[in-house]
Amino acid sequence: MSITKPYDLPCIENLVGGELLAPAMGGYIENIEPATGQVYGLTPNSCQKDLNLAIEAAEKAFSLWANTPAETKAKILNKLADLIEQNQNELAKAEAVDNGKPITLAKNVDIYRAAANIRFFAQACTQFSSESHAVENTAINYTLRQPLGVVACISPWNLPLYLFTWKIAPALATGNCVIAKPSEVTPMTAYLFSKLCIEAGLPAGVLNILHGSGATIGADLVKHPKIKAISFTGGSNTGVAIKQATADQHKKLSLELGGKNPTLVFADCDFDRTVNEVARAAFANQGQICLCGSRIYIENNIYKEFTEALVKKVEELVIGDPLDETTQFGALVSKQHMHKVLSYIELAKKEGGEILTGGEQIKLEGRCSDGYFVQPTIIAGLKNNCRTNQEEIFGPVCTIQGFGSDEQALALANDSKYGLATSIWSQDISRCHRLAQQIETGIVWINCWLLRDLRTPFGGMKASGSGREGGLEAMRFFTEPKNVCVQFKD
Ligand code: TXE
Repeated sequence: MSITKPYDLPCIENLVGGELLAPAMGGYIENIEPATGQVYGLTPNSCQKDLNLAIEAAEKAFSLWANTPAETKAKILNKLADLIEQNQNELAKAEAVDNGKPITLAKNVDIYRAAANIRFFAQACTQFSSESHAVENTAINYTLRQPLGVVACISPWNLPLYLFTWKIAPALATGNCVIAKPSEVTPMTAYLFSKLCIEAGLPAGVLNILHGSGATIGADLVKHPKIKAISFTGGSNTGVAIKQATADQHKKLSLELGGKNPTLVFADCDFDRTVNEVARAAFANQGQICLCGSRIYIENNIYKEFTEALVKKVEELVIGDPLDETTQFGALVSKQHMHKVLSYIELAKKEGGEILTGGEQIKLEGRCSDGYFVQPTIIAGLKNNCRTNQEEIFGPVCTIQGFGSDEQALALANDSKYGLATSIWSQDISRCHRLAQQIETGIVWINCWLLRDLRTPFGGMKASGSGREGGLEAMRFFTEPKNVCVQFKD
């Protein structure tokens, strides 16, 4: 719901044409701290007028930026990464307040990786090259890879600055100008980032950041005829809506959508390490990472022992105020999301699930007494085809099931409309490689989870999306390949 600025709260601003601006029509959305449930600021609810100004600024800047030497682009992007690092404490605190995630996670993962994304693509733009194909004694083809023009980057609330920069950095490194829209649920670090872009000397109009709701400015942005490509991370339904809204416009689309990721635990795994990592994979960021392993399959002969150890590990998680450095498990991102997660726990019970640990909302004392906290929850006794096991919950809820053979484990893992990531835990490396070939997900981790190398293709199959981000995949997505064929003179 859009409101006009009614009372004195700090206001976030858009970045348009190198300036921080209030929204043209004065509409705002309340920004809520999930750990306290309190409104602590206002976010612009941008409109078509803001979009037109941003598009105009981006188009004006395009020729200059596209023709800026790679070394100069890299220098500006590296300066931006330096500034993120210099301001890491302020950024981490802002992320923890805005999102509800533990501040140590925000610092060591979100903010650290935001700087790493920018630095990686700063280097990539000086290393990027294109193909050439020679036809013996006859001709040579060479492929130009040219920037697309003005592109859109739309990001979600779960890893706010991390995923925002993951898209913006390759778009800028390849010479495009960008209109970026962070999630309206977690806009704060994108706003602080706007200020750092100005300080880093990014030319006016090269990056424009518009805040506001998905249904209004998000929908207008993707449909705008000047937008040549859209890089989106968010819900699968939104991905479908974007595909449908742009079907007749021939835009390039990169869609990173939901997941319902399997974790396969074999009897020969490194037991203690696997317990720790499987717990982390299920509950990091309160289970709000598209890569979280929420369907855990355990080989029958260690099922009991592993389950007991996993429950014990999860019950040891320190739940508390995200701003406390000792907190390991914070608040869910919003009241609405908390109710969605709680409704899935109720559904799991109706479907015959047994709650092994968790299952309830948590009421903390003091500052966080009205926050959106839910216990990390493990559920057993459900069939694979029930809704709890098939639908993305995107919260601190995982299910466990047993399996008797590699074939059964594989069948259970692949029995999902999603196909983002799998983790396999076994010391039989032949089995791991064999399963990795047969599993229908875009990412497979063997004896690890969320071990990232920014050069690798990142993305999913089936309802988890289309296209890949990361390394060369992203550099190619944000460029148009044009083949030039030259025939030799006889
Ligand atoms: O995502 P949305 P939400 C999943 C998760 C979660 C569900 C909904 O299951 O419960 O999605 O979350 C913008 N045109 N994931 O509601 O709505 C929106 O403003 C253009 C998985 O937050 O998809 C935001 O910037 N843009 C996930 C971004 O899209 C639109 C991460 C994502 O919002 C738009 C987050 C439209 N029509 C949620 N509608 C992952 N894969 O990591 C919304 N937006």
